[in-house]
Amino acid sequence: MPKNTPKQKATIDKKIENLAPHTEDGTGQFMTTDQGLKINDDQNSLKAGERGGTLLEDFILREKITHFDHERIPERIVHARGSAAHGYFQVYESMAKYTKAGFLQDPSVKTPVFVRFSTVAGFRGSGDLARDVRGFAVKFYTDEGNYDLVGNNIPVFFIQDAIKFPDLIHAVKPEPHNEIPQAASAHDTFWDFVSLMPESMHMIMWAMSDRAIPRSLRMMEGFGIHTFRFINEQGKGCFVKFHWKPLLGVHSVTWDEALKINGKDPDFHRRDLHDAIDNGDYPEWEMGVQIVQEKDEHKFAFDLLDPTKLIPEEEVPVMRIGKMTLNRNPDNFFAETEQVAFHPGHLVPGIDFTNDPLLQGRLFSYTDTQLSRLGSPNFHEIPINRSINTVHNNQRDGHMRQQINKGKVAYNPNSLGGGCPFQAKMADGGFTSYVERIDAKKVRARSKSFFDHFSQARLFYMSQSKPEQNHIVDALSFELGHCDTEAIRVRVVGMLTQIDGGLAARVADNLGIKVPAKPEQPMNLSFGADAKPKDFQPVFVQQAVEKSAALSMANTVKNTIKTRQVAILATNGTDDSLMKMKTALEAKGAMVKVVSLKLGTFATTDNKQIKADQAFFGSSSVLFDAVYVPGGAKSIDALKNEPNAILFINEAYRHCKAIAAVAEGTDLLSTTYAGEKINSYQNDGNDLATLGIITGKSYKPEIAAAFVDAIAQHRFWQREELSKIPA
Ligand code: HDE
Repeated sequence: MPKNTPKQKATIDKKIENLAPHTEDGTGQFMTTDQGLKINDDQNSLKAGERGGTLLEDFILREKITHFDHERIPERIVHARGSAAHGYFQVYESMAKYTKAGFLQDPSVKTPVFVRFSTVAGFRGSGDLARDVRGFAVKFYTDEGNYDLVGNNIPVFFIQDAIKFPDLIHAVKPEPHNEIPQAASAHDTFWDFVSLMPESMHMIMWAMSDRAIPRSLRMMEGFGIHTFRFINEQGKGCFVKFHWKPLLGVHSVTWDEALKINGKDPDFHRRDLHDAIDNGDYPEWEMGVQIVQEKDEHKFAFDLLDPTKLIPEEEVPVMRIGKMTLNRNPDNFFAETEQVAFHPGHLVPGIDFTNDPLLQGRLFSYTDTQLSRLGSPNFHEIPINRSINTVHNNQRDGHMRQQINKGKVAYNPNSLGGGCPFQAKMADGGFTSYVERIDAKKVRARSKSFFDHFSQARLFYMSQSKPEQNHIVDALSFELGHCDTEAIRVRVVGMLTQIDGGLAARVADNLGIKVPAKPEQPMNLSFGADAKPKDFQPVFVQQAVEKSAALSMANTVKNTIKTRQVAILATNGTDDSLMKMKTALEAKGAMVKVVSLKLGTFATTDNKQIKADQAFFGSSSVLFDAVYVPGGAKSIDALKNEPNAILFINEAYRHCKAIAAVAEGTDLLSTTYAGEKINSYQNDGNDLATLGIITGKSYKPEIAAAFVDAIAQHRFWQREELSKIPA
């Protein structure tokens, strides 16, 4: 890590210092009760005789059991499953032109952050690879108080108005009569709701895309979704959309892989984040902003307040303004990751809301939910939630209050306390809400500027590469195939016709149904009882661009193999290319693991002892990004007799991963389904490297270089088109 200047160090240490008094370490200490009494016997309860009944007076037993009985708190109603890390954010240059937010002024200041990633629908113990939106919540501990940017990895949302959120979540959560399915949207109630809510279609395209099955939490984008405001020192406001761009690029796994990973390692994402930080491979994201001047508010083909719309980067480029680095794992999952409380209403001067009706509802929900989840209005005193700026106000008491407020004054105005604590002038950093003219009738209504539900869904679909489009078809077919009610499938396909006829036809074909001639009427059921359905029909507005390169993962960064997991398959009698390839890959930052028939060590042909990191019985190719098979006749003969080694290669092939083999290693490939395909391509005169297959008669540095290039490509989707293999 680059050395910190004293100023940088001082800022970044503030949260660590702030947490320090609340941490505990039992190393070298006596065990005590919660009252600090040293415990002499933690193995036996107090009894009337060795074989007698346990005595009620055993306060040590009672304290221990009582605490245990109350260990669980309610999990989050959404985003229950999460993983988090500490780090810091640093702006590249002052953003004073747009905002007075203190943490966006000085490039030498490192602002501490705590970031929690999550899935939305599953329970706290659900698998990491659910097809789902990922939460991306960042708490900035700024000198002006906590600022929370509570976003997702998808830049739009399912619904336009907060009042629909409980319906959306009730629809996607396990069905109430039998609590099935866990962490999955592939069921009737979700698609029933979606089929009646055309506004969800843009988000559905994203949620059915590979974005919903990320390779790693470190390899996904983040978005603030809503349009927010920046306000500068002069009081001038502008609109802003927030982005997080991962420096490792945006990458996903395949659906078949996701299903298998959930069984092989349900903690796959959590482990990946934890291990990367532990190894010093700190995940990094650049913060991006799209700025829109107030005068341009109405120049777009959509309403900036509509959270089902994004601003194409071609229309308003993303300015990269700073970098976030995650460099420390939490010490305690419950105390930090579970108890952290985010809220989009945690603001600092220089940033404010807009009237986005989804955002407005969120501003109520987050504090409300913390009251029942964390149990008291004092949740801000939990160490992970504490501001590094000191807190002074007249709020008092409540369950578990920790602050000891001095004096007899707890009101304002007061004279007895000298008027303290004072209100802060703007010049002293006092927060003021952005002054916005509102001259309106009180109505329960939806703006007509929100009625275009399909144009951006189409923009997203059209911007996808062919393999990405295929994956959307497959995802929709899988999901709708899990719905029991045919009418729901038909209605969703009707919606798809509004996005793209080809998409609708392919899904309909998979489902064995006809594309409905006309979408079922009415298209939109989300209007009040006295409204006229015809007044709520979706409209189509021509978007400024037909395609947007930024929306396709095909255009992401593919220039590094840092932290990619590579398996080397070998056992006794493997050749010396094992170590050569391992060294070459590790030099480029890959994480290499030797997978063998059993654990323990084995010898290479040049008599080196190699330790197996994993054995086939506890490993799987879905946990890796690439696979290498060194030569050595004895090793290859043994691997040929191990069905799991064959499966390993077939799966890596099917999941479009880079595969390399040299010398006898290529014979092992030949005995797989993958090998048959590989041989026939080669016989047809194709360059195998274009398919991510690197082979050679013997190991050479060029083979390693070609393998590195292939791993950096992440996936070779053209294999899906060329041939399918069972695996
Ligand atoms: Fe949330 N959301 N949300 N949400 N949300 C919660 O707050 C809610 C929405 C998001 O890691 C809850 O502390 C409403 C959009 C994240 O702790 C709850 C609406 C976006 C997290 C809540 C939305 C999000 C939450 C549950 C519609 C992306 C996890 C536990 C009006 C911009 C934060 C909690 C963490 C969590 C309400 C929609 C992101 C119930 C009412 C849009 C990342 O308060």
